Amino acid sequence: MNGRAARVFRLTNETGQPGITLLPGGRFGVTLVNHIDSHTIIHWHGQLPPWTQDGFPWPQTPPLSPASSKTYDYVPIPGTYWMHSHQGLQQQSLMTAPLIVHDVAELREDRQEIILMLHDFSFRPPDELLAGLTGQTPSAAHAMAREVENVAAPAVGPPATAPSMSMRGMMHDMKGMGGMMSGHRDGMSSMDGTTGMRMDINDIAYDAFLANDRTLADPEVVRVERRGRMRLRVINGASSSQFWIDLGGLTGQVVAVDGHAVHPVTGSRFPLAIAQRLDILVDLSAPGAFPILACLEGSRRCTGLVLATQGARVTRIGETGLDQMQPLDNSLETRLAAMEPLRPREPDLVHRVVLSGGMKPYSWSLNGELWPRITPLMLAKGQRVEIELINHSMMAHPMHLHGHAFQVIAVNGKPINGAVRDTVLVTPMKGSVRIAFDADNPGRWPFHCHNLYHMMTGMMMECRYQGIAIQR
Ligand SMILES: [Cu+2]
Repeated sequence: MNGRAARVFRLTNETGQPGITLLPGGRFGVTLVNHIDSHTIIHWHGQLPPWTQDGFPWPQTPPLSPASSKTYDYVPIPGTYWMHSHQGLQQQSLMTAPLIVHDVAELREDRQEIILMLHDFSFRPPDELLAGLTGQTPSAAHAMAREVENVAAPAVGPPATAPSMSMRGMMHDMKGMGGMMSGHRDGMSSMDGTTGMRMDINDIAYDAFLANDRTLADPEVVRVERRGRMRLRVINGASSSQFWIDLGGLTGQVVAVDGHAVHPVTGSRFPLAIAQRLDILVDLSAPGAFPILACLEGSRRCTGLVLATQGARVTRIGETGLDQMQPLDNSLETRLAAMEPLRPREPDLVHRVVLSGGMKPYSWSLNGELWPRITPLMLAKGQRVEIELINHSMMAHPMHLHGHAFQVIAVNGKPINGAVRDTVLVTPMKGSVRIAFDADNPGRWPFHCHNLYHMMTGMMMECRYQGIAIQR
């Protein structure tokens, strides 16, 4: 990494390439083999398998021990997806990869496919990064992170007194509940352009930001045709960083978000929250070299790759851009409209979830509760479910629901017939988002903030179907 050795994980297929690409009509028939020296489990982010194949630990899909394997077999949905470890802090060590499922129409459009996978990177071990936020020792942070996803939520509601004090529980009780106000340790704060209020972003000071595992000091140069037609599949696989995708002098059309088609939105700069994906169509009209950048919100730091036609001169691009990027917002979200929206229907059930927490103590909650001591959101098969997410904290949270694609039906109180997707950003200081989905995939599904360090310190709950057996 920029001339210095680093030890990271990889998720590769049988040919040694990162991730998986499936052809139209194929099944997701995959054997996951664990070649590392600790437990792991991989989540097929955004896919809709039966819950026992989701790749979230708990007792039902236990992590794989070293040298063991597990076979998966389900019908995949087409689009730009990704996979990542759902075990401890392995995601921060790049245990992530693209998961691309082609469909017939896409292949027929005959476009060059270019994957741009983003990461944040630190030479410090992830345990140390978490410890830096929580004030624990790295070994205590490691123990906490290892435990988090392997503990199921209680059978019914949270107990009046905690049955066993977890590391996090003790820390939290000692320091008291975090309010809306927050201090700063590693992070930065920024002024929100529209409200002029201070907000928190970028909890961790990273050493580098990666595009397909490289920095702008030595970026990937993708050879393209003079009149090339491309589909960029941009995946934000970062653990704790959000980006503006900047096409520079090019104009593109967003045609899918989180794998699901939307009516095209034209532009040259688009926000991409943690875990989200963008499919962007780009057509070249002249030869040349065209940087495609991902610039960290609230900063000048960028990563990216370069599209270059034959013979084009590729000049060095600095890792620090000229413009300070705004914090991410929902300006794109409110312009999106699903190609295949939900059928209009009154909800059978409306849940309300309040997002809160702060930097001091470093702890993030949903409805005032910390995973795993949470009250599940109950639902029943066949219901139309709506969830109203309201953010009382000073930081934005990319919320991800497992096992379902939901439609965004309101942003900050304004109804929209928005995108169908699996991860949505809830902006800080009373920002709100309303989502709707049909309860058609019975199970016990995690619903969490996809900022790894927020999830690790409590920001996770469960959507639980009635009648699902509680296994221990
Ligand atoms: Cu969060």
